[in-house]
Amino acid sequence: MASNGVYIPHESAKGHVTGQAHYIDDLPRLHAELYVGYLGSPVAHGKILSINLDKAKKIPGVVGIYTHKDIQGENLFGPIIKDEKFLAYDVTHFLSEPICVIAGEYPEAIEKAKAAIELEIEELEPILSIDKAIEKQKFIGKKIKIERGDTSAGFAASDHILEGSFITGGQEQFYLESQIAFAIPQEENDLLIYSSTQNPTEIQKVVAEVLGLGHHEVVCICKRMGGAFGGKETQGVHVALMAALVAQKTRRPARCGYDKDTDMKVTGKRHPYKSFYKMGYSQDGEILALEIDYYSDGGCTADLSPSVLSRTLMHTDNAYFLPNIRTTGQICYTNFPSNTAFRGFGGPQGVAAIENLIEEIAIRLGKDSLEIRKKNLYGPGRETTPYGQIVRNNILPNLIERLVTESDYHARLAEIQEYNRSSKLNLKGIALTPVKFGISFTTKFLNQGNALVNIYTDGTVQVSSGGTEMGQGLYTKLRQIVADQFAIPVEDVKVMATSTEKNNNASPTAASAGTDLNGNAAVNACEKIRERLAGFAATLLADQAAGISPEAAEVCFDDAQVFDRRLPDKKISFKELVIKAYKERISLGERGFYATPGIDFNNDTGKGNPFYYFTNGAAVTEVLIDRFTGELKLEKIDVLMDIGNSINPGIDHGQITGGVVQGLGWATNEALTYNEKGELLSHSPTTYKIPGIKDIPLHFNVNFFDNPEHQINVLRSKAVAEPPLMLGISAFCAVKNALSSVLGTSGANINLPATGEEILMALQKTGVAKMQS
Ligand code: MTE
Ligand code: QUE
Ligand code: MOS
Repeated sequence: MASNGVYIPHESAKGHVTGQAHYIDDLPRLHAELYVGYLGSPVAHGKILSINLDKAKKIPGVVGIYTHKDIQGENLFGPIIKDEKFLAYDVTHFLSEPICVIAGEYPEAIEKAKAAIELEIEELEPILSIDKAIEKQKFIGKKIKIERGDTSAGFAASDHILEGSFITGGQEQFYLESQIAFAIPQEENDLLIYSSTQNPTEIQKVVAEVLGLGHHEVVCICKRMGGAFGGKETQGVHVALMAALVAQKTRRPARCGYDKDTDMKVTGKRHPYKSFYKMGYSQDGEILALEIDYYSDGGCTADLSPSVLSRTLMHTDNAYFLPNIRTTGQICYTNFPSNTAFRGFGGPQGVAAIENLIEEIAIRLGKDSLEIRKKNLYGPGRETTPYGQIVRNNILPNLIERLVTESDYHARLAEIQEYNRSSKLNLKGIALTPVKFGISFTTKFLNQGNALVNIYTDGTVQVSSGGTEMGQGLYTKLRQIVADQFAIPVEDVKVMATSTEKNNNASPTAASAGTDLNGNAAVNACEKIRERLAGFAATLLADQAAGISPEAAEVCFDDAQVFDRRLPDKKISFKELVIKAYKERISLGERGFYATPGIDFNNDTGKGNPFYYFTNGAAVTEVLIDRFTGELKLEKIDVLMDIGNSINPGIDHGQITGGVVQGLGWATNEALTYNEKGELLSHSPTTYKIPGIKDIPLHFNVNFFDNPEHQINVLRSKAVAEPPLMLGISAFCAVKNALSSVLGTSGANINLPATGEEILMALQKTGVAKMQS
């Protein structure tokens, strides 16, 4: 029986719950292993005048203190633009930016050394907001643009014009395992690095280049991460560099990891955005022209900000045909840690911008926002995106209809309107929002993957790929895919730790494309082995007496057995075939490769076909608001997703639920607070609230939408990971819907997240909720 399409547990489920699954901090301490810490900038922006290490170096237990002068390679890196220094030496750009790396025999020695280092620094005026960066015109990279049609003509044809600004907040990835790396010196100059990273190749490359080594002298291994959510696409490098520098200097093993509070303070998050919009729409709610200028808070270096921003522009259309549109994007330089990838990768900011505006149209026209959404959807004769890609297999209109019916949307909307007319204490709101998320890296060269498949003489199989496991289930899906290629049980297949030694030049496991790229590469490897085995089986199974010759064999792998369709009774077990093939000196290993076909995008023109396909879905969320405190409660959520043919419905159900909950947190609850020095105040679970079990409604339905027309990709599956996050925006829209019932046409203009505070401030305008004075 095939194992794909079946609800089998995550390959590490037992290890996760029993504690037997290994994470980097679980690796036993090695002989002579060192602790690693660092001294960071005491100010968000400063000029280093002098550093004196003399006293600190004399502290017992301090093995070494290293500055930029000790770096043998180039003190500069960055995934897109090389603008990030490993160790600061002239100017510091964020609070806690590393200046000195400290190696100690025990942690206390590091703490003492930090206090004893004499650092003279002149404080410079920091930029701590998007507004300030715009005022000072401090940007990273060029302004980007995607446009189509004629917005002036669109505005002229519109019955209504709406102008304003909209803010979406940042978000902490909140993985459970903080950034960590363990560097172990090998022979000669070689280094082995265990890293909690979505991107072992990037760790290998950056460590090699900064330490002055060849890429071939560094191996990076990642067995699994305790969560990543985009936060470990590029930002695993800092701890890896610190551990590697110490290992290089001392030739002793060195481990470097952050505690939770430090991790939250010093690593990048989802980009906060401020956008300025002008929209023209008709009396019946059709958007005729839209201009949006986005400003993202990039933090102090580029990191992945250019790719994040371009994904925002490409998702401003979301599910809607916008005939006349001009979007621009600019990355603001600020004195915060560089912001980075977070599930959705700029998509949520674009989708929130348009969904907020759709809700505004509905409020202003006194209509149901679902009607406005349906009026603007992609459809026949309106299927080209602003960047020129045609939306094929457009199932959203049908998917939305099914969700409307199954969630009983119309009846609930009527009930809610009635409730709001009579309730003095609470308000209710409801919204259905869709998502259409483009699958593929918008950077073409990243859309490739390779995998290694080895069969052993007992018929068991090991598979490795460049893809990493962060809890999302990639290893489980690879196991199912490979097991089915040979028609053997999943127990006979193991997915091995990701290592740059086995799989070179891998892309980050990101953009939801982990299974697409690595699963297809694994299939490619298996196909090559199967072809050899089938040829060999044909000769084994041939029966000259019965007139069955090997030439026209139809060899079949089924139920752990192999046979020729012409002689269905003569079967050989897969295990038997493998050992026989080995003895005949037939290779039982193979490397597979995959490159996504048919995609291309021109960053200069803003046109092309960046995506292989789209993953679609929609959610209906109902909220309850306390009119006097602004407190928000999520009442009901119904989710419907098209993820093609699910390889593992259990895992995909978990991905959808988790993605939606993460989106709900971003849209309604998670707020980052800083002081005037640029210090993060919400740096622990007590001050930064991600959704907890009690915040999730009991009524939380997740269903899959059948899409038999989706015939491409591995096992006709679709990427699942990021798209559901954007469905959390339905809660934000539901809040606006609730507020509009008491605030009239212009009062529900809140920013995201719709925290209790944001809601209360809006309600205060009604005079119903007033601060006690
Ligand atoms: N699921 C879990 N449990 N942990 C994670 O860190 N990261 C998300 C998503 N789901 C994440 C997760 C992000 S940001 C991405 S891009 C994808 O998983 C990456 O994996 P995939 O491409 O194999 O789906
Ligand atoms: C979506 C993504 C990523 C992306 C583009 C997307 C992503 C990522 C990069 C990227 C781009 C250029 C580089 C690089 C990475 O682009 O995760 O190393 O040089 O890392 O549309 O998720
Ligand atoms: Mo996910 S943000 O593409 O790592």
